[in-house]
Amino acid sequence: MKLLRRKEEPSLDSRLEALAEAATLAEGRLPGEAVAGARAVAERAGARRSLSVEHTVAALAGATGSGKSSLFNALAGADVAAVGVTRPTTSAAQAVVWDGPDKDGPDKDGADKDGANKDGANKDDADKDDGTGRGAGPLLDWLDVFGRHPAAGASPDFSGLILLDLPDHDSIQLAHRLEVDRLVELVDLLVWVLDPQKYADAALHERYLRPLAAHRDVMVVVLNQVDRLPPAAVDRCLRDLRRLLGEDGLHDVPVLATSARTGTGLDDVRSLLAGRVSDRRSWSARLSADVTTAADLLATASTRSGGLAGTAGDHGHPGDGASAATRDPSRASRAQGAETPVLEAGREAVRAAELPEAGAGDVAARLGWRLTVALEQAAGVPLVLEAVAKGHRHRAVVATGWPVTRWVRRLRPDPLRRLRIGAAPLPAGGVRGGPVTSGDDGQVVGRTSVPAASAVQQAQVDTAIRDVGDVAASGLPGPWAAAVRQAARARSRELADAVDRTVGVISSRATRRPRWWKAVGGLQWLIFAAMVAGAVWLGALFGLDYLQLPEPPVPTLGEVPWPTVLLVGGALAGVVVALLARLAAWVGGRRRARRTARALRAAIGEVGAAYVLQPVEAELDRYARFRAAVERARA
Ligand SMILES: Nc1nc2c(ncn2[C@@H]2O[C@H](COP(=O)(O)OP(=O)(O)OP(=O)(O)O)[C@@H](O)[C@H]2O)c(=O)[nH]1
Ligand SMILES: [Mg+2]
Repeated sequence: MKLLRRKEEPSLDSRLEALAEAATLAEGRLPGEAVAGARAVAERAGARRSLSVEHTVAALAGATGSGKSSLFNALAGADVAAVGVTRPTTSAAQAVVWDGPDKDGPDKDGADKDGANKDGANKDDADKDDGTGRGAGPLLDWLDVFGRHPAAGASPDFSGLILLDLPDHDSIQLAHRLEVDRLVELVDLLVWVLDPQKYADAALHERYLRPLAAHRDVMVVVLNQVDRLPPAAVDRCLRDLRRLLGEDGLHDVPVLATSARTGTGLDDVRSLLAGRVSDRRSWSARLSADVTTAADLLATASTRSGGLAGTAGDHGHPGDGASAATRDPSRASRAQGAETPVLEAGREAVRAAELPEAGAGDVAARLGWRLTVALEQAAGVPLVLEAVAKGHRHRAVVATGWPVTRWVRRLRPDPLRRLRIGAAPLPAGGVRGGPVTSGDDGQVVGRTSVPAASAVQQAQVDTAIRDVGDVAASGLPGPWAAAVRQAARARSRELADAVDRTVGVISSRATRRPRWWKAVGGLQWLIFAAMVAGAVWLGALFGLDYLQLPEPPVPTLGEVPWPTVLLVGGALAGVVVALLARLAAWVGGRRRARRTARALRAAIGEVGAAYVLQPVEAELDRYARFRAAVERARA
């Protein structure tokens, strides 16, 4: 027996674990009642298992007057429950307890018992006093059943049985119905006591029996008061009852015919109960059925079409995944399978939408590409790239221009810095309270001054984000499709700032000065010095001539005197070097803009992936894990 139990427990454990996991994963995605139901089952199971697993709690349930209390007394061997003619009679559940199997265990030795009796303060001990068995006390406390009676006379077959007499489920008293509903959820074994008049009562079948179809292993049906039927009618009645139970999904449930008055069939009830008590598996079978029901509920809630009330702002689209899945069942069923079909469906949708990127690559890459382009436009990347090229030229002229005129250039603003890119470190906290990021040279980068996205550009970003959500959600059942679309949008508010920061960081790299600027700048000063020397020299010669002093001999280059060569040659060389440097800077500026464009595309692509694709992938992964957990819980 123990072996059997050990073999089963891990399986129930892992199913309960899977149910709890499924509930956690479904949180915020599926209706609260299904999630709360699953949680409640997991908690209840934990509580039930921590109490006595050596006891079997069987409850007699049924309509008023069906004879529950009469049967209860007959099985207990004493008139413990009131049997009345006024209806309803039983108003609170009460229990008869047959001593548990650990009654003779080490805890129950004489000394212990005597001491406990003398104390009389402990509730368990009180239970011991009335002979209800040690493990039964806490279990009955948990069940909130306080009417407790020891069974009359020892009955080894029933050792460990706790039999409950419940009030009527169809009571005119709300308290009775609530008590029944509460205990029907908790007990290990349900014995439905029906009578020939009311066994077909729709309320019983619709409210209790049908919803408990998964609990058929822990259910027994007793047709009581058969003494009131002519013998020939008993079989007919039983056949009809079995048919009704079959319609409820309870084909294999044992059906017994009894008479509490004459004792007919009571032995059958006793031996059935004895069997269930001795194998001590009812509690785990009960929990197992609870897990199945809760997992089924989660699965049903999950496949229901339409979004979840909790995901406000999701309005869905005419062509969205949920409705597409509803329209095309084959597609929906594919989505129920592995994760790949979801992506496949996404690929189809992408192809249908004729996204510009036709090459290989998965859905995420292609949608990411489109999203990146939209984000680039919204972040003013074309403007930034123009500024990168112009800024490069501007700084090249300042560094390598003709010293005579380059100061004029200094007066003009740097096009990149005008966008606050590569500018002097910003005060901590950034500009306009925007977040601050460190550039790769340790420079602090705040929000740029690139103009905000236009309404059209913003709409393009929103569309790209929605497309990512729609494609990823296509083929998923309603609530999960809504969750995936929601995930795509979840961080869209932070997106603009993140992209802007990235633009600031990446394009600030374009302000670095090439080394040749310094060399050419130095050369320009040398040439300028030569020109100034030529001018001074000529000036000196002019002065001597003015003062009619003898002129020293002047060296010549060919026919031309050196001072003239220096002045005119220096001026010409300065201008020519400046022009050549400007040409090189023009080419360099274009190359720099191209390189920055590539770097920006990669970096903005990563921002899009982090803020849009990753949340979507995380949600898809959550759905896959949820499905796996539900399957494990249902197993
Ligand atoms: N003829 C006949 N009468 C029975 C039988 N079982 C119970 N009764 C009678 O039916 C009436 C109701 O019995 P109870 O045992 O109080 O029924 P109950 O299901 O406990 O009713 P509530 O406590 O009101 O829910 C009593 O008058 C019993 O004597 C039976 O097997 N045959
Ligand atoms: Mg009763």
